[in-house]
Amino acid sequence: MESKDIRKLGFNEKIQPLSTELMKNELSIARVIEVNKNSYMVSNGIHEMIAELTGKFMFETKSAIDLPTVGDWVTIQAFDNFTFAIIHSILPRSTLLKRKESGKRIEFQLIAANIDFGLVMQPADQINFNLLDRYFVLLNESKIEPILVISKIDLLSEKQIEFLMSELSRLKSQYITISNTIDKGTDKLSQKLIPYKTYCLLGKSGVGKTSLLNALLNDKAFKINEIREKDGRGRHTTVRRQLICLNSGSIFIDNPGMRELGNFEIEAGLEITFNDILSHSSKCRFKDCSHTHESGCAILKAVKDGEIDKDRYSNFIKLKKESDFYEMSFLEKKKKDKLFGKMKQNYKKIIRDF
Ligand SMILES: Nc1nc2c(ncn2[C@@H]2O[C@H](COP(=O)(O)OP(=O)(O)OP(=O)(O)O)[C@@H](O)[C@H]2O)c(=O)[nH]1
Ligand SMILES: [Mg+2]
Ligand SMILES: [Zn+2]
Repeated sequence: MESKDIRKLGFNEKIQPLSTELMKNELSIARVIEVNKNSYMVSNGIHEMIAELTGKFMFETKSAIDLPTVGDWVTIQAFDNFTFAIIHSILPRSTLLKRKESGKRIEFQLIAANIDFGLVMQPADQINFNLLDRYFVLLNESKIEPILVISKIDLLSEKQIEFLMSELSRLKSQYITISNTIDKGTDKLSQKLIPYKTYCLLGKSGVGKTSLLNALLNDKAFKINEIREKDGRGRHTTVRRQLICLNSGSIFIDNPGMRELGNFEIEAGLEITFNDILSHSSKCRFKDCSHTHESGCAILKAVKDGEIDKDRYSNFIKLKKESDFYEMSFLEKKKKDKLFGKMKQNYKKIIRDF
């Protein structure tokens, strides 16, 4: 296998030196480009192969987290002239994006592995700031750099765009506005993309993830649905995750829209996402200040003084509570379940009082 071909998929020596050890065992490295129900698609940059796990691999798998996901680097043994492969192992992941399954059991669903940037998409006419913060926390927690993409900018009037810009300024993060239908902004995004880095498209169903990918590919390679007649908003289409290389060298993972993000561990992610808020906390009177009711809370003061946006503060508290709650053990949770409800009410009252 030519190492330059696998580099096209984002491989570098940091991931794993292409060792003679592998060659001795007739193994080589490939990247998972698609996950299907009972099999995988892997690529080594030249050949795309249907792949399955070894019996040993399956036997040793304890949870979903041990299974290959899109973006994973795996060692494989190729057969039948590179049409079929057996996956032996997963190489250590640099990043892993996962969400908690809905329902009670603490089981994760893997979204993608070894991603460098997360492109969080939101439609210009229906921006959900709470969801945005969630995505940012999730990505920051996973050490993946978030990029905010506002899609369907064509649905807004000049005036509405102006208003949107002022709303977005409170996010304290960079964003890019695009329209897939009037070919606006996609060039600008294109220029920002770095070759051999892996980008993951994220956002609710119908925001235009696949349309954007098609625009970047300059091709209608992937199917999107016709615009829904009533409201012109379209419907969801993508059914499986896929990894695709652009001509420019950047690597993209398309995702089916997620209905929800679930809960997640967000301690570190919170700190990065809400740094502008948390930077005030060093001045809080109490070290364990919850920033909800304490006297001498510097964050509450900053909200009152208009230094911190009220809605942004709301999101922060909401996600912080979720994170604290998530980190409790199951028994603790049961006990605190009631208390949690009360805390939420308390906090609503505080917001009302402002
Ligand atoms: N007005 C407008 N419509 C768009 C734009 N981009 C995409 N659409 C439409 O929105 C619908 C959904 O687009 P998709 O690209 O399939 O959305 P998606 O995010 O991939 O959806 P899932 O695959 O379900 O997650 C389609 O009908 C598109 O034509 C845009 O910039 N402006
Ligand atoms: Mg799609
Ligand atoms: Zn405080």
